[in-house]
Amino acid sequence: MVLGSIREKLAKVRNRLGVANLISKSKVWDENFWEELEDLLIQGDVGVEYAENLLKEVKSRVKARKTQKQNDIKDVVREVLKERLERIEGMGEDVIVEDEAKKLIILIGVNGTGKTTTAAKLAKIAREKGRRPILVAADTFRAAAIEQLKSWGERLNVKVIAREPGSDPASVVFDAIKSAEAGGEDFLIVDTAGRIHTKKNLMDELGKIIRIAYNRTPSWNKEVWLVVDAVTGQNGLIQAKTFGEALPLTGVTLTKYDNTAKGGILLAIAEQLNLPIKYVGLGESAEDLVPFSVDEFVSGLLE
Ligand SMILES: Nc1nc2c(ncn2[C@@H]2O[C@H](COP(=O)(O)OP(=O)(O)OP(=O)(O)O)[C@@H](O)[C@H]2O)c(=O)[nH]1
Ligand SMILES: [Mg+2]
Repeated sequence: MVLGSIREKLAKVRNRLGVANLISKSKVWDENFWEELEDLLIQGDVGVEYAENLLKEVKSRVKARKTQKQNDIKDVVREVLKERLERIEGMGEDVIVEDEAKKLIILIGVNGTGKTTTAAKLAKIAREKGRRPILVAADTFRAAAIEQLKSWGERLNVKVIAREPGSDPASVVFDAIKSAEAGGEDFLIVDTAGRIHTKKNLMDELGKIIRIAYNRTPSWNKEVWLVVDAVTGQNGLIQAKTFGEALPLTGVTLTKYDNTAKGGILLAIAEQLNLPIKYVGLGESAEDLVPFSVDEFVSGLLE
């Protein structure tokens, strides 16, 4: 995907928090202003804790620099937001690069967050970048789930490895690894069944899939990404915490960002989990997935 179109898509998330507007219409930086800013952030779903921490830092820098101009205030907010995102290891790094080791990405999350769609979108991006993807139907829970992935595979002309409904999901992953080894594919994207984070047996099943896949691919580059629906707001944060405590997550993909008027949840999740946001979903089509960029995101919030 060319950079121009990434910018265009990320432009959709601009101005969500209204921070830029508030700063532009304000002239004095008194307690009222800071309170209003905090309210905006909380309404925008960044969470109370994040809002408080962020503002504490912004206020102290504004005071130390004796900054008065609107643009200077904006710059301080930008600086602090960027620093907080950038101190998370791996944030904004391209994960689908050519001629890297073989790669395995396991997508997990609660029901309906967009795992299957994201798997398909990732396969498309991977292929455009010269990788040879396989989609792995490890959601064996429902026949419809397998069909959904197969139909994406047909549309995108990407190989899908599946077994019959009710099969052990770990064995489907095993099949896919064997198939990649034999066929030369180098980019496995594993779609798993949605599950409630509070059900221990379902979380254990994911643990098993991850363990088996990891043991079988010592030289591969491996990732476990939590797929979070941005619309679920603070509830998404609770899910993220529980998944993060139970499983070795390496990143987060935030979907349905096109459907939320808010968007601050991205900041809260990244910070709470100390995990990079890998991609952002901005629609239902195969091309509606963009790599997360700190610069684009922060500028978007403040333009
Ligand atoms: N607007 C929008 N819709 C999305 C996005 N990602 C996924 N969807 C839609 O969300 C719905 C659920 O997506 P799926 O990919 O089936 O979700 P899932 O996590 O695989 O669901 P389960 O397998 O049932 O847990 C579908 O209608 C998708 O088209 C997105 O970024 N934006
Ligand atoms: Mg699914």
